[in-house]
Amino acid sequence: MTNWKEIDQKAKQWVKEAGEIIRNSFDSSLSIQYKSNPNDLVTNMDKEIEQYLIGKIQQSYPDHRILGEEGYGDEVTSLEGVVWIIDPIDGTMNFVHQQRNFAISVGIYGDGIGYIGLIYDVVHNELYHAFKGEGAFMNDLPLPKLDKVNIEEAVIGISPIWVTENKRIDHNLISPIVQKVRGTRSYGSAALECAYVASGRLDAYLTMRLAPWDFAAGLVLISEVGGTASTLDGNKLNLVSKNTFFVGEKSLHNHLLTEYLKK
Ligand code: 2AM
Ligand code: CA
Ligand code: CA
Ligand code: CA
Repeated sequence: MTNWKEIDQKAKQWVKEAGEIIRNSFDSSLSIQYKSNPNDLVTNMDKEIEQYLIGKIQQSYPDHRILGEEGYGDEVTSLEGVVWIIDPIDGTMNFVHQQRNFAISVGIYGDGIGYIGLIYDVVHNELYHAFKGEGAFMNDLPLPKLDKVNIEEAVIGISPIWVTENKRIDHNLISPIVQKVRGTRSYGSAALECAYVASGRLDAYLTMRLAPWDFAAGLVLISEVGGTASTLDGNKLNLVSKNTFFVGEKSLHNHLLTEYLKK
């Protein structure tokens, strides 16, 4: 039988150690490369942290599979068994330009069910953590279930790009939402934006394209505080492919979906 409590303890420790490696790296110079385009960055630290975590996992749990953004894990096309879904640095552009607003994200799934979510804001030393059925926490502070929020009082995470003409969505669907809510924020780290929804710093977050490693940990957190997550058209998220992504407090999520996005 899978010992989820043991996995949880180890995962927490390894994520904190990885955070320490990142903090200690701030004085040394970064090597920055482009991936698909000049705005799509990857650094030596993204690679080093992914390799560090994978090394630890493989040593303790050789039969677990690992899906990681930088490709040092396994080719994962289904979620049988235990699968670790890892983003070593979520918010690489922020890491490079700001040395803040980035996180390590680790989601751990068993036969497709999310058991553990860890999102570590390294610079602020804030570890968001959820364990299936036991709630979500920021460091040792339990996160309360999300309270109902009206659109007029909502602060949502969204990138300005989706409110201008773009190739993924009709911006005329999005701009009425931006006009109606109390405020919008764009942090540039999907994992942190999920953690902020789980902790009530944001009421919803939506975006047009995320990979599983961006949201795998976030989903466990959101589920433990009673929030809702789906694609932008209200369907179930797929954890082995790219998705549109929409997460929020339950009633706000439902309101935005029925009154704005599915019109
Ligand atoms: P990253 O920093 O790990 O690449 C930025 O708005 C958010 O989108 C970050 O979470 C970023 O993750 C993610 N992101 C950047 N490029 C992406 C892509 N091509 N596909 C999916 N997510 C991406
Ligand atoms: Ca990336
Ligand atoms: Ca990411
Ligand atoms: Ca990343």
